[in-house]
Amino acid sequence: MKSSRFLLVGLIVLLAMAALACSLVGDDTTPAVTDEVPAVTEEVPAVTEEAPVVTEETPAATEEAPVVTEETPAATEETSVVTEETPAATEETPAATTEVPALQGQFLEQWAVTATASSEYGNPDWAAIQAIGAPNTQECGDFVTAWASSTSSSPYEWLELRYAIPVFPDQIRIYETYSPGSIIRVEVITPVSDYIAVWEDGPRTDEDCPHVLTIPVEGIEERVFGVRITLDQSIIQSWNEIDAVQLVGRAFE
Ligand SMILES: [Ca+2]
Repeated sequence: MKSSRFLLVGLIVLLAMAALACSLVGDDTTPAVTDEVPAVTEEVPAVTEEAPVVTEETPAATEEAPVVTEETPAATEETSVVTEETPAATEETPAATTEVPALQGQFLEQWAVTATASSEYGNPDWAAIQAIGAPNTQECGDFVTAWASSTSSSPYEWLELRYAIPVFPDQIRIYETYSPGSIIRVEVITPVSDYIAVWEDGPRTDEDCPHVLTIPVEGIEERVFGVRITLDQSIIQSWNEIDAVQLVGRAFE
């Protein structure tokens, strides 16, 4: 009986110790959970620290804005450059204005812009249009770059030329490049189609080739815009080919 009481006390003691042990374990577990909560709490401040980083970027964007502002003045400087060019164009205008009065009394040397003839040996070769523009027949000879009549011995042929600017005529220069000497008459043509003879002669058999027949013109008191050349090829019996015809004169009195 005494031993069973002893056993009972021992059992109680063991239970007490077990309860105490359980109490201790429970105490240890609770703080452990408490430790984890602060860990989460520490992470929150970490997020809070990131927020200021975003705030710092905002000022960075603000710093870029002034850069754009600096470019705007740069564009303004370019506008000034354009403004400087405008006076330069203004300086050119007076220069063109001074050229117009300079033409007064000045001789214009014009090449024909159109041409027709009594006949043509071919077209476009040897056609009347071969007398348009500046000379392009390099030497004496029967070349396609000069006008030639259809036959070589006709007593009557003519070549007419027109010019861009009517002038008071001063000189006519006829570039003959094959069998020169058959030109017997030269006339100037007014805008109302009056033909005024400025030179006449008989066929000349002793002309050099090539030859520039230079005819001075005097006493024409009105502007002319055309030249007519008449030929008699019956004496020389060959094509008097004409490469180009120049009209020299003044556009103003
Ligand atoms: Ca020609």
